[in-house]
Amino acid sequence: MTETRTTCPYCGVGCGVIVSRDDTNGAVSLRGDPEHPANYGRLCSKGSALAETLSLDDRLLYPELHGERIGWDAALDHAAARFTQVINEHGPEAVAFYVSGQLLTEDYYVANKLMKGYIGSANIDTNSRLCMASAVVGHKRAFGSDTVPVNYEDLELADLVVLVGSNLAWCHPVLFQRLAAAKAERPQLRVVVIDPRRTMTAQFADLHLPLAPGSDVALFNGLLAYLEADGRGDGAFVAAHTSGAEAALQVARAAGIDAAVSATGLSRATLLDFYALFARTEKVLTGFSQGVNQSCHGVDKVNAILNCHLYTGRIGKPGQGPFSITGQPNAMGGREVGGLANQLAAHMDIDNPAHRALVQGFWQSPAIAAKQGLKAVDLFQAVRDGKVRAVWIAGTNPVDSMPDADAVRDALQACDFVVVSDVTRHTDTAALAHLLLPAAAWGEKDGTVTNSERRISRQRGFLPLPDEAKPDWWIFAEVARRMGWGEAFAYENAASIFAEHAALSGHNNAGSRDFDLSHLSAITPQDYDALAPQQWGPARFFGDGRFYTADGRARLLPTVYVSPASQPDDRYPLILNTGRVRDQWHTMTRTAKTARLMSHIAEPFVELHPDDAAARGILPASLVRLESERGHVIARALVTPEQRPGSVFVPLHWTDQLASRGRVDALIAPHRDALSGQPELKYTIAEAKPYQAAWYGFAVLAERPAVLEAEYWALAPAKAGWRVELADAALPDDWDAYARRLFAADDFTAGDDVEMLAYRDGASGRHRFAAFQAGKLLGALFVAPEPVAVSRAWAAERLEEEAQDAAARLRLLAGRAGADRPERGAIVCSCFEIGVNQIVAAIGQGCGDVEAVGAALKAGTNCGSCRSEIRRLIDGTRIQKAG
Ligand SMILES: Nc1nc2c(c(=O)[nH]1)N[C@H]1C(S)=C(S)[C@@H](COP(=O)(O)OP(=O)(O)OC[C@H]3O[C@@H](n4cnc5c(=O)[nH]c(N)nc54)[C@H](O)[C@@H]3O)O[C@H]1N2
Ligand SMILES: Nc1nc2c(c(=O)[nH]1)N[C@H]1C(S)=C(S)[C@@H](COP(=O)(O)OP(=O)(O)OC[C@H]3O[C@@H](n4cnc5c(=O)[nH]c(N)nc54)[C@H](O)[C@@H]3O)O[C@H]1N2
Ligand code: SF4
Ligand SMILES: [Mo]
Repeated sequence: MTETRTTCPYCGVGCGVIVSRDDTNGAVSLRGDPEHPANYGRLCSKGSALAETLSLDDRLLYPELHGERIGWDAALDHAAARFTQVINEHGPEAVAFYVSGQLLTEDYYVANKLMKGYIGSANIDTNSRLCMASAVVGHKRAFGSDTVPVNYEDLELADLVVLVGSNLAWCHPVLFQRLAAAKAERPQLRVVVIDPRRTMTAQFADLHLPLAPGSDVALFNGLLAYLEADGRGDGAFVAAHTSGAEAALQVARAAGIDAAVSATGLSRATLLDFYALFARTEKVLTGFSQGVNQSCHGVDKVNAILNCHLYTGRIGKPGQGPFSITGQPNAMGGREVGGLANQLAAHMDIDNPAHRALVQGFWQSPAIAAKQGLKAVDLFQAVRDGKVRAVWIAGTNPVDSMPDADAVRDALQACDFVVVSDVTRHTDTAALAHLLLPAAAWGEKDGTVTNSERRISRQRGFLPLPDEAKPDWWIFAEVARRMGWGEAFAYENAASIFAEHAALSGHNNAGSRDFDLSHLSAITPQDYDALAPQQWGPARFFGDGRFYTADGRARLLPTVYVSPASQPDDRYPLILNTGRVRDQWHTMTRTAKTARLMSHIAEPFVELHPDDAAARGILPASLVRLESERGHVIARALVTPEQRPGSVFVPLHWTDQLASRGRVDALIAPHRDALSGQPELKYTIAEAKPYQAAWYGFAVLAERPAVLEAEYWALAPAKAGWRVELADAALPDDWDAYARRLFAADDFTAGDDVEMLAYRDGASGRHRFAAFQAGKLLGALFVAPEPVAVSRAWAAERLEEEAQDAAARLRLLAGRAGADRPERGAIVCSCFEIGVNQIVAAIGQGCGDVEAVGAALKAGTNCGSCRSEIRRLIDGTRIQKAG
């Protein structure tokens, strides 16, 4: 057994992981690192399932040019030659990089150095534009620097935790667990959630404010006005350490609580409850995430929050402060190396000539970008307009994750030269690459990431590089070398890049910039290998009242509430909100590799309020066609009162790889915040209609089907094959032939011992088909005129069985579990694969709390991510009993 300490590659919590690898058979298992200060041993469902995502299935393993395998030398020469040619003919602004908050700091540093210091353009932007850009600008406006002042402990030390536009329970589950544990220990810790949806996080809160989408500025202006009226300002702090308070207060006062009531749609009493709680609690921590950042007014939302903390002096002290909760594992590292088109390395400003000279002097580079580059949305528009002629995309999947996603697809289709570095062979973006470069994946590469609390942790490789995969920094450096800049990119390893990055951060710094790692600039490869997780900067910033603005004072900003860019109308009366689900990561290239994580939610869905569903004749579990002026998706209706009337929610995760029409970003207009360039991903006007299905189908298949003949399909891996949901507006000519094609039954010959069973009911439109080879299930298809009611988990498990006897084969056709095999129902606990039926049964047998359910079934006892869902089932049962 070899043990390696590393860091989870998913969310910004940055949990420490200990990986054990069996030296004899290579088997990998992992657990949370009990000593890592982010998680102290905890992991969530995604982190616990990491070992199941390591297979080389669908990995990109060698370079490809126009779909043909080529060697690394040829690939790198080609990339360098094409970029050089475009630069020579059209200038440095005609090329661009689009990179990712999932790259390691060292990868990111090299890409940014190449573009800004050598190519001499700032056309490098990152998916952090879609994620953290508004927080960056908000911080810089208020603090003069992009500084997150707090740390995770402050969540536990606070007496009031306000979560704004954050679904912490699903998106930062280990932070949520820390918060839940602190609240269990100290019930006086109050939690308020501000989110239009009643999320799992909201259900945990003491107070949920389901505000109208986009109305946060009005809500926080109301709070600021209340704080002033209530005499809660910290006069001494405001006078000594801030400026702009009067202007901010004037705007807040003028709008007042009335404006907050009308904009948020919340009752005055509810708002006053929150305001009073905030006013009288000294130790307030306000966490915010994409419900704040991903907005046309994201920066003002951030500053409206910061205003309230600055006005009350609640910053830089234990349990107090604003907390921008970062999404990606290295969102912070990307900001530290200056990966955005409007930044320079080491928290320096591209618009500051002294900073430009400093960075260029340090690099001794031939050039330095003289002005800001193109931000993500503009960048792809420039690609579409032919102004950018060569683009290199690394570690992100913009054909699915950018707003106006079909336009991004068109842009790449029209582009002269598209390079994609990825770990996955088949993605919607990789499909459009001329040159594909195989990157090393988590577990294979070395470097550092910085989490939400500014803590730098090592990712350490524990697997050999498979086939020809290479670390991202190496790929960028090799192309730089071939463009003529060998000396500046002659890195031997990640350690030498990190040392240079650390040295730059300290270069002529002397306390003038928050980010300073100069103590690590002489780090040896040995020390780098051993680097323990460490926070940069003090545990808390700004406790001394000193900020990084020219006069050292923080700024309060007048934030005027402006309603969102578009308003619902007769054609598009609904507001489309988008975001995440518990067990999937973004475009699913890694999390969908594990059947366990797919068992929680296996299909794209549209969550809508019962009133909105009823008004449109949309039945639970039927299919919805959701349209905006840009396009449509087809997804399962999830009818729930937890959705705000007039709003619908669709996850961002589904792509063309796993569903016929699940790319929700194709519906989203590229509206963006004027200051940050961050797109409004949470507010699109839309309309939902029932999808007029002539039939619905559900199938389980031993092999991934080559073609799916249905307007709606969604694929999910099962343990021993695939699950498929199907529907279409027209009936096929011949169901038997349809089933044979789906099962690829005609690929077999007479000697293969293939048996087809069929049950047809022409009158009711209910049909069942199953194919077996030598008694083992090849596939089963269930068809009905309404959503198919067969248990998915049960049917998928039949694929795991060896030969089935005749009775079992017939039972399968009947679609019913035998008495010996109770149906588990939809999976709630993905760690132990415990379904809703089992949990409800346990509750019925007297398990009255989450602990008791855990003791009976183990559900919720590993990662704990499903504990809130279990609690909801218990509460639901109680209400039923009472009623
Ligand atoms: N399971 C999982 N976890 C993840 C990720 C993942 O893909 N899957 N991705 C990671 C990344 S990169 C990120 S950025 C984070 C994102 O983490 P979060 O920001 O917590 O997650 P989201 O689901 O994008 O959106 C948060 C909430 O904002 C709400 N919201 C929408 N409009 C408004 C509004 O106008 N005002 C307010 N106050 N709220 C609003 C939504 O209803 C939603 O519940 O998650 C990280 N963690
Ligand atoms: N509608 C809507 N859209 C959104 C959002 C939303 O809330 N709503 N959220 C936005 C946000 S906050 C974010 S962060 C983005 C995320 O969106 P993306 O960044 O596009 O999503 P990922 O699926 O994380 O893409 C990462 C890609 O990198 C690959 N990869 C993994 N590891 C490596 C590696 O080590 N090297 C390289 N080169 N490649 C690797 C993966 O296979 C995958 O293709 O989505 C944004 N889009
Ligand atoms: S909370 Fe989960 S996804 Fe985030 S770092 Fe920790 S284990 Fe990974
Ligand atoms: Mo993100």
